Amino acid sequence: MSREERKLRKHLEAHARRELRKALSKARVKDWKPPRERVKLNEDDDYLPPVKSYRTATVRESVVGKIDAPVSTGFVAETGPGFCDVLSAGERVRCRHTVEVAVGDRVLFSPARRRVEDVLPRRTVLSRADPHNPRVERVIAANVDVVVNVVSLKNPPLRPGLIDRYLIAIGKSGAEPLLCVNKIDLLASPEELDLLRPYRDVGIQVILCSAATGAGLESLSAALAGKLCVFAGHSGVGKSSLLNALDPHLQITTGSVSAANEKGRHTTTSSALYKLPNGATVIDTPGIREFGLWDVTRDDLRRYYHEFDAYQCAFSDCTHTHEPECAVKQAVTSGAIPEARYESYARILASLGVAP
Ligand SMILES: Nc1nc2c(ncn2[C@@H]2O[C@H](COP(=O)(O)OP(=O)(O)O)[C@@H](O)[C@H]2O)c(=O)[nH]1
Ligand SMILES: [Mg+2]
Ligand SMILES: [Zn+2]
Repeated sequence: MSREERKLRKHLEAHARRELRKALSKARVKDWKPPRERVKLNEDDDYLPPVKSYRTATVRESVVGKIDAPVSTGFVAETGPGFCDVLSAGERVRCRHTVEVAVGDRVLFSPARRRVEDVLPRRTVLSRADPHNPRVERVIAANVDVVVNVVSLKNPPLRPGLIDRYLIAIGKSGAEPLLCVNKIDLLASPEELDLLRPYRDVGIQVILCSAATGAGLESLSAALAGKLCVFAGHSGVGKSSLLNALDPHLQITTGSVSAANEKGRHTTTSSALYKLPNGATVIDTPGIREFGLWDVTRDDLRRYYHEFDAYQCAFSDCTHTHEPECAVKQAVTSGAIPEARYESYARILASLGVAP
């Protein structure tokens, strides 16, 4: 390459870099949304806040402007298509909502209009991407302490990739993860539990149980006691059955898993909250089949794979895919990192698109 050619090439590269930087900063500005200003209330940890007149709260100006009827604070106990039930001062009020609400939300609502006006700041948020429109956030539950990912080993079979997606979403939510393995009565051999070892190894509490036989329910109950929890997971794994087993008075409708596809039908169609005798409050959610991650970037992703933390790669921003001297890939080869976890990482990374 002649000197001239080298000069021209350098010039073109610099130009391309400038253009890329410009495009990136434009994209960032376009995607950036100002944080929503929220209502500030004196937070108490009571899940059922007392009725407060809006005057006692510092309410967002724009909200006050819109509300001409008195508002109270309440707690969302159930959501379904087009409605939500708000608990306030011992009453349950069915409301419409123009803002998106989730079970566990503390809200400002107008009892007279039966309408939710605003959502109070959330302590934790478990979200996923809308299955029909991945650009839309769907909040599964708000303010929960523990997210229980209920799975079954058989009927429907265990899907480790789905567990990994849940764990990432839980990691993002700010709540504690708990892996509840139901239907252990269907287990043919203890080796089937080997698939769960990677989760124990990274310190996630794994509880084995059976809603059918009652095995493990004491441990599950102890892990939930006194907390606000959500049961989330694939359809048909037995979320509703477990709640019924923890409190036989509940009698939540459960469904049978169709033998033809083992996919599980959606028996629970709305999210609802139940108080258990041990003081736990549990949100039962409709089952899902696919779980799209919400707002997880390629850079974020490796943070949710704690088994990678112990390894130092040659590049500090190593994606553990194509880079040379990748300590994580070496650890996978040597068996120190479970292959299944690495594969799910690589699959999810690929699904998140190309790095800018
Ligand atoms: N063998 C067995 N079946 C269970 C168990 N728990 C639930 N089931 C069955 O699994 C099916 C789906 O249960 P359901 O609670 O509706 O699942 P959900 O969609 O996760 O709420 C029902 O037919 C239950 O009877 C269990 O521990 N063992
Ligand atoms: Mg159910
Ligand atoms: Zn690496």
